[in-house]
Amino acid sequence: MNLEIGLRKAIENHEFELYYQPQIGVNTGKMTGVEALIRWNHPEIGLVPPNDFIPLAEETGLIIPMGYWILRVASQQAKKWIDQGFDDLRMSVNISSRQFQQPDFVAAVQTILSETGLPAKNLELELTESIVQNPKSALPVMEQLKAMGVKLSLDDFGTGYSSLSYLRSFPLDTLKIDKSFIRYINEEIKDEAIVKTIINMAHSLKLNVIAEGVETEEQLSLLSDNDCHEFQGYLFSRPVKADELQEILENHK
Ligand code: G
Ligand code: G
Ligand code: MN
Ligand code: NA
Repeated sequence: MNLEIGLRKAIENHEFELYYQPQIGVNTGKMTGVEALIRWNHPEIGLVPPNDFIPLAEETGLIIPMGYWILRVASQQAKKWIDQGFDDLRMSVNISSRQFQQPDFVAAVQTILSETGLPAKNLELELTESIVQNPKSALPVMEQLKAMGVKLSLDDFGTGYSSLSYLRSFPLDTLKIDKSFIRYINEEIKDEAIVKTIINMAHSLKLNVIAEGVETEEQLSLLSDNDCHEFQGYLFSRPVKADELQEILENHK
């Protein structure tokens, strides 16, 4: 079974689906946003996890059409929810570095926003440290996106190689603490120290801070003690299909 051939046809064959995972205010319990996470329903293999096909999509360049498909579908979905009255809902979309580096990236985001009617302030792009590793090229793109009103978050924070000085110069809104630090936060004193430090730094830099991979009440309570703003994880909900997220939103009004 050749995954690459399958990947080439997956968009037109409607094999991709976006799932959505809620992001919740640590102290308010309110849903602040959702992260879109792609799933591939392969006709023969079944569900293929993104870690098995995103790297291949990046190598082959298929990530470009796929990435725009993701942005468009997530934006359409967010607009629907906003029209139902969830005005402040933030839609977070993962952007691969190859997509971010496309010369027409900013223009394409602008087009998708105008075509879907999604207000720019409701869209947050999740960038990884690999994207921001090259500040000379990344900074102007980030500034153009910010000028449009789009929000930017730094994903998997702490796992990459970015210098802390980038945090000062980049126009970021949010830091996402990588789930590898959250996992043993209640057992490993070093992990707890790292998480506290990231949260404090986010506060000093006036950045929103989200902890990912929160699975237990104990983890959440430690995050609450340290004034982490938001969390995301199985404790509240796994990534779910749009109709399930719709129910969560309605029960959450
Ligand atoms: O979604 P998990 O649910 O298994 O995702 C695994 C990895 O795949 C994560 O690193 C995540 O950032 C990445 N990923 C998931 N969905 C998307 C997407 O829509 N676009 C990109 N570029 N990466 C994604
Ligand atoms: O984009 P990013 O690399 O942050 O992708 C988030 C990944 O984390 C996705 O694979 C998503 O399915 C996964 N995830 C979300 N919540 C949890 C959780 O509570 N525990 C674990 N182990 N993984 C989670
Ligand atoms: Mn992410
Ligand atoms: Na992450």
